[in-house]
Amino acid sequence: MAGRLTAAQLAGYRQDGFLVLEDFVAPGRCLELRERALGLARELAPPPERATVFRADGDSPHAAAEYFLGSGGAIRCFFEQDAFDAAGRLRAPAHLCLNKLGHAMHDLDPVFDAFSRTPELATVAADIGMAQPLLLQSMYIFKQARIGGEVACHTDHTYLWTEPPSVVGFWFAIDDATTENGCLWALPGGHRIPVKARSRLNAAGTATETVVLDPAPYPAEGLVPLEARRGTLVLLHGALPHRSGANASERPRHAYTIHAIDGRANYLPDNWLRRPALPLRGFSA
Ligand SMILES: O=C(O)CCC(=O)C(=O)O
Repeated sequence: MAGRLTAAQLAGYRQDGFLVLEDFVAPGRCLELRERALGLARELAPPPERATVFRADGDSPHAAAEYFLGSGGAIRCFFEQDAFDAAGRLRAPAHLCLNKLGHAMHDLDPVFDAFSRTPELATVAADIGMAQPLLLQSMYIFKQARIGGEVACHTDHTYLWTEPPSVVGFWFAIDDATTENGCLWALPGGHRIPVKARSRLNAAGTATETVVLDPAPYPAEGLVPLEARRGTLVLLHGALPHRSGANASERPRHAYTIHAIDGRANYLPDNWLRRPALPLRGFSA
């Protein structure tokens, strides 16, 4: 099998809840995805008066909107909060003001599909114990120069709940990510802390709500920066607390992330992300 993980890498993943795999993807393939993401952004970014802002700090005002709740089976554009001036005008062309694209590029766009489904990824998923990996959501995160916002500390299980827990993040550095331009930070071993919140649909299915399971915050100390060169894959256990900083630098920090679940686990029907018209597929082309 292509690119099996070593025993030391697997032990590191189990110990820390994350694993950094440098040079996993050739830089040229990252640049191809980058071009495609910018192309989709140019094509699909709505005008400012219809813009939906993404806020990664809990229940957000856009959560009620169909634009967000229907994005699990679509390719939609979410803007940075700081992309607008006081009069509500965009400070730059729309495609340079996006926070992210989400959440089904891996199924709806051929370039994203090919990037997301390779023998190497299938091997990694099998090695970490995913018997039936299913690619649930994809996000292309622009973390634009100067306006790229912080992503608050969270776990992915909070948002994509299966029983038993099974979600794993496959995060790719499309640009070099450093502490200056907003790299990931993660809490080593934090995946052993019971998950503190669940975000789910309300009873009417019109908005998300947060169920707090433990009000104590995650430790503020101890997170480590995961600086990553273009082409690096970072695996993130679903219960691992992680965040990313704001980007005040002049260099964008593009990243692509896939969240996969195990088909053996039960995906709860009140998760926000639903794809009634789009069957889930694994890492095989
Ligand atoms: O890339 C980022 O800034 C955050 C990504 C993240 O939190 C995730 O993929 O779960």
